[in-house]
Amino acid sequence: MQRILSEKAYREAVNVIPGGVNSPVRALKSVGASPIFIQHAERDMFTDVDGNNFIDFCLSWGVFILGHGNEKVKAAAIKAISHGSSFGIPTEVETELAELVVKSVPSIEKVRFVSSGTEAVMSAIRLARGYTNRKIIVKFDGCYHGHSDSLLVAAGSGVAQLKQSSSAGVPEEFTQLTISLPFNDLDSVKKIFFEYGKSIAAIILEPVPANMGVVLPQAGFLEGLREITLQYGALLIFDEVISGFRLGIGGAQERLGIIPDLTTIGKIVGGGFPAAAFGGKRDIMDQLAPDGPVYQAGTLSGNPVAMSAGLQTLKLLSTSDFYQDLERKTSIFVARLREITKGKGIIIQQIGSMFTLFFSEKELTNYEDVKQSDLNRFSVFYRKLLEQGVYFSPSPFEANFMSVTHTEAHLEQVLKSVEKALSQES
Ligand code: HOZ
Repeated sequence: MQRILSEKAYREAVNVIPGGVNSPVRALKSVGASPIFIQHAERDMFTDVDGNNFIDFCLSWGVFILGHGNEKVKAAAIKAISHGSSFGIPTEVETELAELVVKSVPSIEKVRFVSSGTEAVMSAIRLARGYTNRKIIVKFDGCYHGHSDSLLVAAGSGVAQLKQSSSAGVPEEFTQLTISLPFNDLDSVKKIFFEYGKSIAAIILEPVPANMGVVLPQAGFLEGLREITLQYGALLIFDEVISGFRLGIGGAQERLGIIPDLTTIGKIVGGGFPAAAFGGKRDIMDQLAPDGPVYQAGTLSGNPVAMSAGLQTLKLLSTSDFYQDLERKTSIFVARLREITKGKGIIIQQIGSMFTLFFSEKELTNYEDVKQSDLNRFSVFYRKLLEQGVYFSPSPFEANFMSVTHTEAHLEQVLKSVEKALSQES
C-alpha cells in the first residue's frame, strides 16, 4: 500500500503543527507508523488522500456508533447551520437534547453542555469540590479523564505512551490533591478513605475503562465505591465520555446498575461535532452559576449544530433492539477473533460494542497488567493490519469500536487480515 500523499501531507503538517497532529495518538508514533491523512469517510470505512480504503474501528474514538456520515444526522446538522451556527444565546434544541439525556441516563436530573470531554470532567471536578467543600480527588491508574492539570496523574490513553508517568508542564503542587490508585483494588480505596475520607470530594473513574484498553470492573468493585463514597459523604463521578450511549442508552451505569452522583458524557452525544456534557443530581447541579457559586462557562457550549446532530443521533439510538443487535454482531466477531488468535498469547477483552486486543497470556484487570503486555508485538501486528486496510485504534491503551454499518463482508476481511498478520510473525 502506498501512502505517498499522506507522507507529503505529514511533512507539510509537522512544519506548522507540533508532531503534525492536533492530538498525539493520531500520530501513530507509538506503533511506529506515520499518520494517515483522511479524504473521506462513509459508513464503516474511510479513504485516505492516496485513495486507500480502511475499515475503521476507531470511528473518531467511538463517536460514530451509527457509522460515518449517517444521512439523518447530516441533514439535522445542515438544517441547523442554515439558521446560523453559533449565537452565544440559548436555543430550544439545547433543552430538547437535555430532556433526552435526562430521560436516558439514570443519574442525570440536570445537565450542562460543554465542548469537550476534558471540559466536562474539569467542570464536574470543580462542582464536586464546590458542593462538598472538600479538596481531594481520588482517581485510578490508567483511567483517562482528559488533559486538565489535576487529572494528569498516572493517566491512560496517549499519556500512557509518554516516557514519564504524566505530563511535563504540570507543577507537582497542582496534582497534590489527586490520589491515583490501582483499578479494581477496593482495599486500597478503603485504606485511603480511612486516612483522608473527610477531605475527599469525589472518586472519579471510567466505570468501564477504555483508555487502558478495555478493562472490566470486577464483581463488587463499583458497588464498593458507591458504598464508600456514601459512607464518607464524597461524590461518585462516572466518566462516561466513552461508555455513555455506547454500552446502552443509559451507559455503563444503567448496564451495571450503579448510580453515580455526577456523570460526564461526550463523543456520541455530539453526533460527530464538538460537544460533551456533565450532569447529575438536581441539588448538586444547582450549585452551578448563574444559580450557584460554582463558575463554569463556554462560548460554544450547547452549540446548535452539535446539539442538533446529537439529538438526531440519540433519537436513532433510542429504537428498540439497537444495542442488542450491535452487541450481538460484536460478540460474534470477537468470538471469531478469539478462535483465530487461540494459543498465540492474545487476550481480547470486550463489553458491548467495544473491545481491545492485548498481547498477553492472562486477563488484564488494571493498568500494570496492560503495561506488562507485549507492546512491541502489538506495534508490529498493528502495522501489518494497516497495510491490509484495517484501522484499529492505534494503541493497546485504547478501545476499538463497532458501528451498525460494519458489514459482514468487511468483518470477514478483517478476520483474514488478522490471520495473515499473525502468520507473518517471526
Ligand atoms: N483521547 C482520545 C483517545 N482516547 C484521542 C483523541 C484524538 O486523538 O482524537
